[in-house]
Amino acid sequence: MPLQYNEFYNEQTGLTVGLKKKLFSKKSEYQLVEVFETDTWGNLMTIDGMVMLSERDEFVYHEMLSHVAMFTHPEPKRVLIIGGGDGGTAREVLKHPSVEQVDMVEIDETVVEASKLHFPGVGDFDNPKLNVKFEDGIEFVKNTAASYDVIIIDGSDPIGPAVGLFERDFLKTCFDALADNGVLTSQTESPWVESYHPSMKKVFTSLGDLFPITKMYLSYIPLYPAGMWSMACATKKESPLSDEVLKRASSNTYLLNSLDYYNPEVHRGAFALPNFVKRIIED
Ligand code: SPD
Repeated sequence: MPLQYNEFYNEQTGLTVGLKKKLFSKKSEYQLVEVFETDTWGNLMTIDGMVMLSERDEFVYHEMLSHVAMFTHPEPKRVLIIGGGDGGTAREVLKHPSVEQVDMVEIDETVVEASKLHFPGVGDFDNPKLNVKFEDGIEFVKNTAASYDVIIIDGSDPIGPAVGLFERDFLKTCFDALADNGVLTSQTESPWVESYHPSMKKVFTSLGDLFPITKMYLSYIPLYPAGMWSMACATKKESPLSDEVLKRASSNTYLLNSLDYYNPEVHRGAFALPNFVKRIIED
């Protein structure tokens, strides 16, 4: 019998990945964090049996969650990442020369431990601009006096410790912690998985009430349920689709050449939504 990882997102339907061996397994105070060596995708991290990242496709998620926000803001200096313990989002944010400080608030130190051990290409943990805090991101944002240019919510699925990241109260505290022209992005699950629709709807309704501009965008991540993944971009001032933003997204060729998924055309096209996706978040 071959060794396999299965993530079922509807009864017997799901994702299968061939495994070579288990590299890491730790039940933390919050969740079960595991890392496997796969036959196709490099190392794979799961939390409570759900894929978080693989070495081979993580660039899609991390580039799209980061650069859409980072190019939408005119000059992001202070960035807050909620979750993101594998370090991939921070790695992308830190590619922007305007960045002075990145606070990454991860509830579970085990995620960072597993990433440092088994995903050496993902985290940029020694970067002096990166400030890692092990605490509850929801409490952190509620109590912070800081004002951020960009907040990126890189949490897990809305099950377990990440449930609160999809709630209006938390999103309101994020709004309050953003500067006047602040930008927020968040991962918002797969449009193909119906059990996630209520959480998606809740996030987009809340952001739509709080921010002048809120849009959904999509990217394609093979190891996430059904491959199509949604993200939210909410801004206090500038639309992520303004001419200024798209010009800015084209301006740093050095940065763009280091990326494998994001480019200005992908930025613009990612906001084009199929009708069935629009309906999930429409009133
Ligand atoms: N089911 C996949 C949900 C992914 C959420 N975050 C992944 C963390 C990668 N930094």
